[in-house]
Amino acid sequence: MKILLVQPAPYENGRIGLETALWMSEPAALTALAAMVEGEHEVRIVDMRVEPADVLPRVLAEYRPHVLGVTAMTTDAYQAQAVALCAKSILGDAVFTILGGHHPTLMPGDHDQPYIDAVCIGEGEETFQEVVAHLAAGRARDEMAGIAGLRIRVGQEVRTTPARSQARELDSFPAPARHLVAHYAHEYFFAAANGIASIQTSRGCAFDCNFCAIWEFYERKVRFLSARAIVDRMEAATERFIMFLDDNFLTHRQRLEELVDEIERRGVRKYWMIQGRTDFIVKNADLMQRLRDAGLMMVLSGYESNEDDTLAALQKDNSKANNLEAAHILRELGILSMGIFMVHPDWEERQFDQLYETINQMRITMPMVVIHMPLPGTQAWREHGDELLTRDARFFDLLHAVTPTRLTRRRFYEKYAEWNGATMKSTRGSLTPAFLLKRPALMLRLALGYRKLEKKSKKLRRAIGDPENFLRDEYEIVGRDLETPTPAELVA
Ligand code: B12
Ligand code: SF4
Repeated sequence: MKILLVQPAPYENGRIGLETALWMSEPAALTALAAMVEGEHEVRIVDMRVEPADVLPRVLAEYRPHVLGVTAMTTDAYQAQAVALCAKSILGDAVFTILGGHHPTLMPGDHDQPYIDAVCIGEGEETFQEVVAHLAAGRARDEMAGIAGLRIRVGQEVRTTPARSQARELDSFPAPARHLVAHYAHEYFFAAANGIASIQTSRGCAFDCNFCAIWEFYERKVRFLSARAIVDRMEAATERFIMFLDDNFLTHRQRLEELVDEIERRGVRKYWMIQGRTDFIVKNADLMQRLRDAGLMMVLSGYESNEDDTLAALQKDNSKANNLEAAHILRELGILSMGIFMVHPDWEERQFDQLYETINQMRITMPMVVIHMPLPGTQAWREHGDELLTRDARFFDLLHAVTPTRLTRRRFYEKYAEWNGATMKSTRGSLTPAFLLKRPALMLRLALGYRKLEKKSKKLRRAIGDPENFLRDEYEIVGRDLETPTPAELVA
């Protein structure tokens, strides 16, 4: 069987978003799925974020896949559907279309379309393998009820099969088929680190922040890849930079000690980046030093807020003091920091200014400010879903206010759009000569990618620094100013 796996582009071709300026990683979901079926079937991966739009119909017409798999997070949902529609338009029922990923899992009903044959709910490896085996055996499409983890279309009806358990040890999955995206390798980057490999070393998170669906997506379980398997994958990657995709890499002290031991024992010399919590950094400063010596170059943390009350309301189970201290520890160790903070739709002007001031005090290398929103599948979504001004998936990019703002929408976006300029002091305060000299070889390597980053960042800054862009999105996407009630809302 011929299988085509597609990573859709962000919702508008050429739109400036995170992935075009700050971080674009390889489609790790697709390489993980490909590894499960590659031995017996022919698999190709197309990454539409880096391909011209006409590649998709061309590949579909030439390759004529029997199975089309598309991955999607919420912001990609419509583009993922468009990919499936394109395949059905060209190949008709000769192709079986299946969607998977965070949005299809959390909102499976959003994809009940005649051109989508199935939705994979949750972890995809085994489900996808079984679907492909079923089709390869020539069995009927409407007899997939025995395959767990699916939402399938049977005639006019949609059925959900029993849930797929997420119990399988991560080491028992084959290593992702990264060679299928090797021709795109130079396209994947994080900031000035060009040519990054992405490796997932754990799934799940033990915390339960109410704005995040990770702990629910992974059924409140956390599973880890062994140190040996992680280092096997680090060694196999030809890239010098590695991004570990785990939502919370810093969870388990013993696992990290084992990892450092393994990296040292095998003499692997790579620079790697992680996402991790500030409380762990503060409690384990000694271990952070060992991680740095083993190649850790950047930690991305959800700092979220400059106030303890807000952290508590978000169920973050962390404190402002930890955030301040962690930023300090990382700076002292010569580890770059990226911090995500949220502004809230109900904020007054002074709260924006206070946040920007705190970020500058923290001296984080790359601060990033997003807008708090109830993302699909989160506790916040369940509790505040009725406050949503729109359910248009394209707005769930953390860059738009999907709930009412206290300030006028114009003033809200004006204050929000200030963040990048207002927090420059933080970056400058972090990248001091003393800091840069702590790791001269790394900084020299990053300097090589700096020119490209500057170019990309300029474009991003132009887009996110102009409040008109946010307001225009609201008009263009939903056809009206979100603040003005529709006639139906007025009647209600
Ligand atoms: C890397 C990453 C990115 C990359 C791009 C990801 C990519 N596809 O290449 C970048 C940096 C660009 C990015 C951007 C954003 N991201 Co992001 N990102 C991630 C991260 C950290 C890893 C993704 C990954 O590769 N995972 C590894 C693979 C193996 O796991 P997986 O994708 O879940 O795939 C498995 C299953 O879902 C399933 N599956 C997936 N696809 C398919 C397809 C088929 C056919 C089948 C059968 C199964 C299947 O099988 C796979 C194997 O088990 C995730 C967190 C996470 N845990 O995944 C967040 C995450 C996906 N991002 C998230 C968000 C919110 C964003 C942003 C909106 C916001 C932001 N400021 O970061 C932007 C939006 C960008 C845009 N397009 O507008 C949320 C999405 C929530 C949601 N409701 O969709 C996540 C879950 C983080 C979180 N804490 O909630 N992101
Ligand atoms: S925000 Fe981070 S710490 Fe909180 S649940 Fe999500 S992944 Fe875990």
